[in-house]
Order: sequence, then structure tokens, then C-alpha cells
Amino acid sequence: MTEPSLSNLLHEDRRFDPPADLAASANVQADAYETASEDRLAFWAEQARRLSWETPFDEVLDWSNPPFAKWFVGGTLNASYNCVDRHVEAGNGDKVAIHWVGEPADDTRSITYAELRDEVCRAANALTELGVTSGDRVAIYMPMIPETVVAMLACARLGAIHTVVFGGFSSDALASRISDCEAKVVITADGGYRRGAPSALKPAVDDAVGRSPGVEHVLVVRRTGQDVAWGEKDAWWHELVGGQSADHTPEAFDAEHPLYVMYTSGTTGKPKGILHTTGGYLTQAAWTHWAVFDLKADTDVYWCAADIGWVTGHSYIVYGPLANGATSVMYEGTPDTPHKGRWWEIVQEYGVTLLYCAPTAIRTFMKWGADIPEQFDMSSLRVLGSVGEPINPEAYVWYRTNIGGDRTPVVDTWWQTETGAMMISPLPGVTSGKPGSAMKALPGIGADVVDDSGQPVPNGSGGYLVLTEPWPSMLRTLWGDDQRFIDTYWSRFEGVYFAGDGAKKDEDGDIWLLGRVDDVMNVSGHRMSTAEIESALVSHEKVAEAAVVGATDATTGQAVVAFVILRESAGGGGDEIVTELRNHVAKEIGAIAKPRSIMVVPELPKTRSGKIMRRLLRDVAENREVGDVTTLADSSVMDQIKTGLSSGA
Ligand code: 6R9
Repeated sequence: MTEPSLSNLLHEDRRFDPPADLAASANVQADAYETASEDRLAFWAEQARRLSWETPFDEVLDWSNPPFAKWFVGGTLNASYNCVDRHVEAGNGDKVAIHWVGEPADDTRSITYAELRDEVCRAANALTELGVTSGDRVAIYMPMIPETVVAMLACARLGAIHTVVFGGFSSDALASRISDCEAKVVITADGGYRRGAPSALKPAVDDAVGRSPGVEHVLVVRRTGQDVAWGEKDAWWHELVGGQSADHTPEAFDAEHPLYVMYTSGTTGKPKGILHTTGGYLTQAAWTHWAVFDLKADTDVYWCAADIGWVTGHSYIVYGPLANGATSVMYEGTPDTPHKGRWWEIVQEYGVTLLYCAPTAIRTFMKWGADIPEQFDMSSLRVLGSVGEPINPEAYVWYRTNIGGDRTPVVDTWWQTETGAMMISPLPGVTSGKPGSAMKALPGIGADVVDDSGQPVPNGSGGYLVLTEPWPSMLRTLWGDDQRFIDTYWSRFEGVYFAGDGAKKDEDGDIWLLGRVDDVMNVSGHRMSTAEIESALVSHEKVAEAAVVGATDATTGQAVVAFVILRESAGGGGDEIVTELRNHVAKEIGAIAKPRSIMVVPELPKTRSGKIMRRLLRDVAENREVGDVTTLADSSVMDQIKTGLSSGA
């Protein structure tokens, strides 16, 4: 695959070296790659010893029955003990675990490790009173409040398996997840705050629980104080949890004891229940958080702006940072409430040093303009992270320049719900970063790019991303469906994990993620990635955001169709801009990549985790009835797009 189109991203020759002071004192130095490759299992055994084990493990990895892995065999531990109690026992009880920032102004709480431990113990005692024991499933459907973290850790403490369902999902989605994993208790709140107003959660729970006879109890946090219907299964958190003792002795569980199930969408309609277990998951979540952010737990203030309802929130708001004894910020609201500088105001106020967010947020901030972050003092920031989708070079550089003061390394971290923790990422004290590249597999991780027949491609070529070695935080199976686990991930290529992402190795062997494999287009026999053309569009000064799809075309097989959001400063759409952008893409990539059409739109359809739903855009591009929009964050977006297009706006 040597098409000129694929090489565009690789003409990016800007490099950002680690700042000298960060490099000198970095937690992880360049020799880690060597150490890990000499003895991978010894490397992971050493990282596992960051945790407190009740019984030490006697085997690092049992891979005798692939793809079913067992890590840290024979070891026992308690995840909740590792995230709270041990920090209190080590004398850090007064240290802040979570600076929680609510959406309404001045609604904040700073919670110490000692306070967190007490609350987790009370919640564990309350769940015990409700009959929850080891192995039971508990569904959690909550806003971004501290009780969400407490609920997860209370489950972990008891060996109960939590399944957090994003609070923006519908009652149908909640009901199907409750039913798939047969949850016995649901933990929720009356509501949460969103864009300045209370937004109810309990009615969706009432609806879902009404259809789920297996649910015995519903535990409800009072957050907004709005009116709620009350049934026989319902109990108030403040009454039931508030009345419990703050003493609770955690029980140690097997390293392979299930910790949680997180549902994620696959190619079919039925969501997949990704199962994570305890020892390996916690090891890799903790190590990567420490290594990739260069966490100095005594001085850093870390903020992951994801929602806890996604895997990023699980690994990098809850388990990684707390296992490391970090001080974190947790924010309930949206970036534009009450004003568009809210994030930067929080960074300034709490002295945030490490920030982790998604490219979609960064591009939104680009659209709003650099004059907004400029108004705040963000000199505390020292490492910036990105996750969730390919970060195009322009967004990377904008992030580094305007948020990081042209000082901070940007770590573009590739991983998935399935991988549990980061897999491919720069190390901030070691890597000379290339904007747009996730660089290479972390120490102890095996990744490669292969062609259709599963052969590794040479440097300079593209193909499919695979993971070549089992890793500690890997999914163990799909809940209740071992066969689908094998079929989805382990059958495409012999002996390796198929990630479903397209990727390219550049001349140095560094990895560039090109989007999901189903987002790869074929135009007149040329292979092109949606990410690459999007990146070219966004590099134009008038474009804030772009989404590209391959629409069926009688002549060329597929044709490139682009949807763009213009920057506020561009001053509206019109025919000239479309011509200008088509020519810009031709100039950046080549005539072959020139979009057949470009539609200027007010918004793009995104899932609640910020991923563009290209399927819906393809429907528009191919003049079809638009398909199912229920997983969109804002289901009116498709109407806005269609209305705008038919009125010629
Ligand atoms: C953590 C998370 C996984 C998919 C993955 C890939 C995309 C995530 C990325 C990235 C390019 C990155 N993805 N991080 N693509 N560069 N740094 O997002 O998990 O929601 O399961 O999504 O997201 O396509 O396969 P999940």
C-alpha cells in the first residue's frame, strides 16, 4: 500500500522533544523498553508489586488456554483496599483524593482518602444489608458525583461486579444491560445537573426496573432534590448508607475475580459486555497512569475530563489514579457552563498539572478560539493527554500551544474498552512526539500492523492493528458469550488480537492510527482513511471540525463526501468556501482525495463518548433515510443537518 493518499499524514515532520527537566526526573526512562523486552513477564510482575497483595501470586501469566488468559495466578487482593485503605494506612488519610466540582457555581467538595474510605465502607455495609455478595451484579446509573466512585469501590470491596451505564443512555439501554448481566441492585440518583438545569435520572430507572423483575433494590442518591416517584424497591442513599458503620474489613479475592462489566457497541446491534478482572486490570491501569502522565503523586493535580460511564472514566478517573494515591479533579458539568472558559478556570483554580481529554473536546475549543484559554493562568499544566479517536496534527499542535503554553508534551494514548488500559502511547520524558502519532507500544505491550494475510507490513506501509502478546488488563471474555469473544477478536488473524483499527507504520516504525477499519475508504482502488482527509480539512484555517465518509459511487466504487463545521471567524458557508476546501484537500493529499462534495453543517452527529457516527452521515451522503439515532448525544443533530442542507444553508 504505497498510495500517495496514505502518505499525507506521514509528511508531518514537526517533532516535540520532552522538556529537559521533565526528562531528567521522569518516572519512566528509555531503558524501560529494553528491560520489558528482555523479560516481559518479569516486567509486569514488577509492576504488579505496586499493588498490595494479600497473597502473593506464584505465576505471572497462564496462557495455556488461549485466548483465555489468567494473570498473577494464585494472588489475592482487594481492589477497594488498594484504592483507599492502604493510602490511609500509609499516613496519607488527610490527602485529597478528589476535588469534586459540581456544575452549579460553588457546589464543590474536596474529599480526603480517609473520608473516601469511610464512605466506601458505609456503602459496602449498606449493600451487604441489601443482600449483595461476591459475584452479584450491580448496575450503576449516575451523574458525575463522588457517590458514583464510592458505589463502584463499594462493589469492588464486596467482590460484586459493577456495570456502570452512562447516565445519558435511555431506559431501554439501561434495561437491556440490566437484563444481560442480571443485575440484582441498581444504584442511581434523582438526577444530575446539565447545562444549568437539573436533569432527571430516576424516571428512566423506574421504567427499566419495571421491566426487570430480577432487580431487588434501587438505591437512590439525592442530588438535585427534584420530585421522584417512590416504589417498594427504592431506598435513599443518605438514609441507608448514612446510617452504616464506617468500619468494614475488605475480603481478598482471587486476581482473576471479575471486577466489572462495561458494555460497548459492536458491529451488530447487541452491545458486548466486556469483562475485566482484578489483579491484571488494576496493575496496568495503575502503571500506565503513573508512567504515561509521569505522575508525581505528592505534587500533581490530575484531571481526566471523561465521564465515569466510559472505560476512560473507569481506568483513569477511578482505578488508576486512586490505586496510585493521586489527587484528582472530577467535574460534573459541560465545558460551556456557565461560560466557555470553564475548564480553564478549573485548571487555574486547582492548579491542574495533568489533563486528559478527547480530541473532539480539543477541536471544540479550537472552534471557540484561543482567546478564551488565554484569559486564564494555566502555567501549572505539565503533561496533556488525548484519547478516544485519532488526534489530527492541527488539533495536537493547537492543544500543545494554546493549552500547554508550548511547553507540555502531548501523550496521544491508543487503547479500547477491551484493552482496559493504555497500550500505545508516547512516554512524556522519553519520546520525541510527532503530532498525530500514538508512537509505539508501551513497554511490556506487543503491537504490530499486519496486511490482509496477517503478515507484518514493512515500515512505511499500512494495514490492520493487532496486539501480539496477551497483556494484564486485557478483557477476559464477553459476558456470557465466550464464542463471540473468540470470533470478534481472535479469529481474524491467527494467534493475535484484532483491534478493528487501521494503522500505518512510518519510516521509523512509529504507529499512526487511521480510524476504524470500517472507516477506511476505497476510491478507484486507492485506499484512504477518513482520518487523513479530515485532518487535511481541519488544517484549513476556516474549518473547525470535519467528518468524512465513503459514499457508494457507480464509477469509483466509493466517493469522498465531507461534512464540515466552519470556525466562527470564517463568516458563514457558500459556494466559494466549498471550492476552496476541495482544492485545499487536493493540494494537501492529491486530486484523488478531493471530496466529491462538501457539506457545511452546524453540528456533527456524535455518540455520547464523542465519536462521530459516520454511519448516519453515510445515510445522508447516499440520500437514504437516516438510520437509528438513539445512541447520539443529541438526537436532533441529524434533523439540523438535513434541514440546513435542504434549505441550502
Ligand atoms: C479508550 C477508548 C476504542 C476505539 C479504538 C479506536 C479509537 C481510542 C485512540 C483511538 C486513535 C487514539 N481510539 N483512542 N484512535 N488514536 N489515541 O476510547 O475506548 O470507547 O472502546 O474506543 O477508539 O478506534 O478502537 P473505546
